[in-house]
Amino acid sequence: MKIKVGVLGATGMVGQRFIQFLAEHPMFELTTLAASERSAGKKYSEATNWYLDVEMPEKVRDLIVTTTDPKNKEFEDVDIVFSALPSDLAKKLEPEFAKEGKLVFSNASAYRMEEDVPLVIPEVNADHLELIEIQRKKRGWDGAIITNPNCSTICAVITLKPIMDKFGLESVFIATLQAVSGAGYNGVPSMAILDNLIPYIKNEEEKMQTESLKLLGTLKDGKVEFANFKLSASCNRVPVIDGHTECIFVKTKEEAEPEEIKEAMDKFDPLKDLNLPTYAKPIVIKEESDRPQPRLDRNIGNGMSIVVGRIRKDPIFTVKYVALEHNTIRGAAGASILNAEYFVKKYL
Ligand code: 2RA
Repeated sequence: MKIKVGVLGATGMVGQRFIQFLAEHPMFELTTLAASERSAGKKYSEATNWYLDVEMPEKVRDLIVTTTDPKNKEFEDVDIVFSALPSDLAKKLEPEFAKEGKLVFSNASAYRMEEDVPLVIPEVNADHLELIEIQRKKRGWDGAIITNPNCSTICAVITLKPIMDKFGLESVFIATLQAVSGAGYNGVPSMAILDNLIPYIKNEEEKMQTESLKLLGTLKDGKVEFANFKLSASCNRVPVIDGHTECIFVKTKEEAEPEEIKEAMDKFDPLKDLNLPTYAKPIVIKEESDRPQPRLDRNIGNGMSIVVGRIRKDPIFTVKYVALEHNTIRGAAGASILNAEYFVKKYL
């Protein structure tokens, strides 16, 4: 039997991506869509300004949107909620759902860095899910909050994991070129930065610098020991609709040639035998010298693969390369859904 699921923040851009992936899902039945008071009581098709490049699934068009109150009857049979809430609302509402026994798979940043909250990319640190037991005991919840990282963090960390495992990491520098869809609705329709670039994204560099070290850290005695290497990020908004590109410079502990790094990345496929519906090969390498590119490559693996190219020697670091991620799929809704699929397969 399928597990009944709901989406919080269903009308926003990440909420729409959740719906795209959950409307026809082999493990989950999407029954409940929740959003603000303004949308509540309306049919989903009337409540939302559908921005995606795919059609709104037939199944959700006539679903009546409810409010984000876990006591609403629409949440009665729901076991899992996916949260696409903005951080301030997530801070307040996600615990209310966890208290009501729901598993909250959250894309919001509100709880990512809390000691007892798993911040997970299943290919990288699935064992951190064990923190849930500590969380439940400490907070007295029947449910739990499980988070996925910020979009730009996911892109980098997936590529760093196989390098770290084989050669160790000493220092990493990342310059990002981030799509406007990462900024939410306001960025996309106006494309206000066309013919321009904004060399600043609020809190983005801090998120990359802290989340990456938690994700690549080790779970010991119920605590995550953060990874011990230096990471510096410089984040920029560019006039691309979907697809974050990152120029990544890595100094490894042991010597490594670009060919060896490429081989380690290409072989990295840790969950391939689990048959998770949203899983795709985590890293796809493109050999052409002008790839990856957002329009050509962001949908590889249904938007779930990180596409890497231009792996080459660097005169200061060991290697440098370019990585691309579909930011609202692999970097947001897809990441959260993959966490839930993994959790259900392993623990339920
Ligand atoms: C951005 N980090 O691209 C955001 C989205 N989570 O601005």
